[in-house]
Amino acid sequence: MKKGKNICIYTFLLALLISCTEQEKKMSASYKRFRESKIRFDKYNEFNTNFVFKEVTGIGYEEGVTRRDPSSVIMVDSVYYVWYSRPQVNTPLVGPNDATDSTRAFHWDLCDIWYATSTDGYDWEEQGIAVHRGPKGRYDHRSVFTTDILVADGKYYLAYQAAENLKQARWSEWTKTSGDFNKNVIGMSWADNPNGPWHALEEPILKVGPEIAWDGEVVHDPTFVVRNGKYFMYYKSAGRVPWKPNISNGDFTKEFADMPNAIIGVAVSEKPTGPYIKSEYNPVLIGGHECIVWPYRKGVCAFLTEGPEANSIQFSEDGINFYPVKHGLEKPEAGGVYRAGNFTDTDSLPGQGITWGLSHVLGEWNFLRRFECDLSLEKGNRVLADYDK
Ligand code: AAL
Repeated sequence: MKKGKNICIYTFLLALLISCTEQEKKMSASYKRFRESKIRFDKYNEFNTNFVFKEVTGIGYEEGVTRRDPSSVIMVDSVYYVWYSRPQVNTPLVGPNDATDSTRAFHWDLCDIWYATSTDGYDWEEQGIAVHRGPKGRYDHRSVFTTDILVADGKYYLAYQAAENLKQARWSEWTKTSGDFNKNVIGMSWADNPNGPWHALEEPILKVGPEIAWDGEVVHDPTFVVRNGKYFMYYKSAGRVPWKPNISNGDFTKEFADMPNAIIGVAVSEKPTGPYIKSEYNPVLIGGHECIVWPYRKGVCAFLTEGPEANSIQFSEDGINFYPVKHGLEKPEAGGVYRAGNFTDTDSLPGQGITWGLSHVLGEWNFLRRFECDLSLEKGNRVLADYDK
């Protein structure tokens, strides 16, 4: 009798297993992807937002002046601060082969880092140069540009791209991986006060990797998240990977897999000024360009503007392993977000999320504008509370 009952149970379980497997087989690729992905449907997705753009004064459009690649925005004593690239000369762009000591190859050539302040985030007052290009012979002589701010241990740190020399080449010989300078590094200056004076470190804090490495040509767009007393500096490189793809369909014949124009890695340090050790997991984001990162909950969010996952928000628990949590957003180009509260201090966790920032608009004269979104932790908690009902 008992044996019969067992047989019945086994048969039932077997039937259940078969029917589950059958069901599995009948899932379409799209449905399967949806089930496996971590993206919740909009109403219950705490990362669901729109980016809305607004003009600003003081650092907005101005004929004859280029301002671009804004840093994160911080608040000190009720005043907002932002830093950005601004070329000292406003000559037309002539390309790398024809540029001289006083004519620009690109918008980001012959730049200094300028800063502006505001009490409402809309009307800005340009304050002047924060970080000057360095003396002849130093790593930052040709241009300092594309900066981000880190506040730690009661001090202010600006990290930025720095270049000693232009790489002379014709426009027609330019390739996406070649880099604009010979070769650029990431430099850093520190100050006791956001208004300066700024002191440049004698040596760069990050250099390109070996020739064959994914970051062998350039290191760009530094931006920070502080986790448990460690400084995570995300940076972009030109997008190639040092392994031969094992793909048999014949699509890939090159030594280097074709990658998006920009991919992101991270380097971690115990101190703001370094040494920054590049993660063995690099690259950590396939795509990006001027990647925006911000601490969120106990992890890190990133917004990617390029690559196969362009215009997506990505989330990572550990700052290394990211997955998309929202696709298809309009992009704040080269955005720097307002880092509210404990955002840039020695530990920015749990991250409070973001609600606005500044991004740039390209054209003959580049300029800054404001973007707004709703990615605050407060809103996230509200959405998830609804979801749990
Ligand atoms: C930007 C950034 C870096 C590049 C150039 C200026 O969008 O990726 O800064 O070098 O373009």
